[in-house]
Amino acid sequence: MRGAFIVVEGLDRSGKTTQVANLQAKLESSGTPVKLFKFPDRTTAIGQMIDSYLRSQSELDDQAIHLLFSANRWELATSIESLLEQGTTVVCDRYAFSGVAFSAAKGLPLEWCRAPDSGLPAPDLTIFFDISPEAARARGGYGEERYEKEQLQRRVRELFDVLASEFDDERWVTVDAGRSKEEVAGEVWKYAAALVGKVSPQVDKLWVP
Ligand code: FDM
Repeated sequence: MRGAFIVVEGLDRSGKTTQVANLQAKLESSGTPVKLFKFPDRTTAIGQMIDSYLRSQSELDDQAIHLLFSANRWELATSIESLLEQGTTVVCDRYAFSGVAFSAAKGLPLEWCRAPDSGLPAPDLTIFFDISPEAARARGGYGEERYEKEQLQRRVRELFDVLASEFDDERWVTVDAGRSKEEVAGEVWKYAAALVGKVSPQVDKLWVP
């Protein structure tokens, strides 16, 4: 049986990274082999260019940075697919949905943004961590990086809604991340446990008609 491919998406300050680590630990202790990915993966050569851009240490055209984010996924796509085929569950902190939502929020056309990610391994399930800009602010607000601004995050949230509307309830679930860590973890685990061991043999391709 192949591994499940679970993507966790969400806005900044939604607690995504904590919950991903928690999910990994729970899967491991239930005996499911699991590997965590995080995009952008800042450790590769492409990832270092992205990191420098996000920390405003370099400037790039919106189109150029968009394509680097996509290339950063493509450079790991084969590893993700092989792990899934070997039976390892892959949990991914952000994926192509962040890619499209953030670049389209800056004003690039949505379909242009989607094209370079078309054909990547498709997640079996995307768990979207939703948090209102007000609740994010109450958690200490956004940090220093380029996209951590309230108005942009509002637009990103709207664009995630557009992307979500193309998936059925089996493939995309929204979790109210404004609740306690324990409540959110419980709901995430419910979705993950229902999926692992029940995925179809074939890994689908994202955004391929
Ligand atoms: N981001 C992330 C993008 O703009 N495009 C992408 O393809 C991805 C994966 O990078 F603001 C944005 C989202 C976020 C920033 O993400 C860095 P982390 O999760 O804070 O490292």
